[in-house]
Amino acid sequence: MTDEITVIPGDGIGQEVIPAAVEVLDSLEIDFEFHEADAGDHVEAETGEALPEETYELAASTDATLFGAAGETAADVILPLRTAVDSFVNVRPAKAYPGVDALRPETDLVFLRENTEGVYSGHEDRLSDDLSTLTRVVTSSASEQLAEFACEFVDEGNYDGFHVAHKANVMRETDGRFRDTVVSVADERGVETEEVLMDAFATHVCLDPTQFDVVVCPNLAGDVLSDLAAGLVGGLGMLPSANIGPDRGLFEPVHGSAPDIAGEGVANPAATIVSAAMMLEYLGHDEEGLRVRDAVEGVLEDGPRTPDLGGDASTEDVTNAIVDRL
Ligand code: GGG
Repeated sequence: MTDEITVIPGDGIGQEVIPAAVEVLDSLEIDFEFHEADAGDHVEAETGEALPEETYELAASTDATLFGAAGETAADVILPLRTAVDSFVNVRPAKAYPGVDALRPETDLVFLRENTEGVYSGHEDRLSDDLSTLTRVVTSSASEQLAEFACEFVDEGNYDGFHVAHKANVMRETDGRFRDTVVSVADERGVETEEVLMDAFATHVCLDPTQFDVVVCPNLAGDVLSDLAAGLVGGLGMLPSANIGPDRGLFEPVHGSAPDIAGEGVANPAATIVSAAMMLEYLGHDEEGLRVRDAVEGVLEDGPRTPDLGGDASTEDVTNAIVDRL
């Protein structure tokens, strides 16, 4: 059966790392039909609209979407794309690979980030010259859906349980609801949980990341804490992600458009190529997903490496080396 994939490079280095991932996918003997689509700052500049309707419709109807990055239009692109695939969780592994000069080489953890609400709900207003407000939305239903996913995730991955990161001692109604709901679902399912205040987590994960395996977080906390963990494993070029919905998924590197290096051909494609491996596994191509992961791991260990990892190789050099190993 053909897998229908929407491909959206987006802005900045998205234009470099997405073609790299497509080259890797093309080298596998899988029947993909790629649908190229556009979104981002450059599309808004040309058309006045960052996310064209046809791009949204493709993401909402194909089996999976591979997305690069959005710059200033992130809120108009990434959030609707996550809605298009009805994604309730963003899976963000942070793992230090052998050979990569990581601050904490022992890091190997996965964030399960709530993906629909919190401060990302879009209820933001400028009420006067002096005052802006934001309404933070937390529902039991979204927290339950995330917790159900987390329970299955730890069962399938043979983890002992998961941490719940929150700030319920201050945001009693919102994070309190999030914490209580997630813990209660896990209790019913017989899955162990341990609570951690999100600010304390930021310190603990730097001091000893081995304390954590699976960390369930509210939306913004998941975004910030996973970027922090990227700093422990070699930088933002190392973190892949999978936005999972009931019927389809959106796969994107955690990093953004990186305008400082865009166009130079030196962006690290590892995060995007591992996101593509997560997509392969989501689509049931487990063996090919593992092959891609192994090839990335081998190249990270032996080189060539892009400048963010201390090397002088180009995106193309790294991509070719990964394809050669497949
Ligand atoms: N690769 C996706 C991207 O452009 N990330 C930058 C960003 O602003 N992300 C916000 C988010 O993940 O919520």
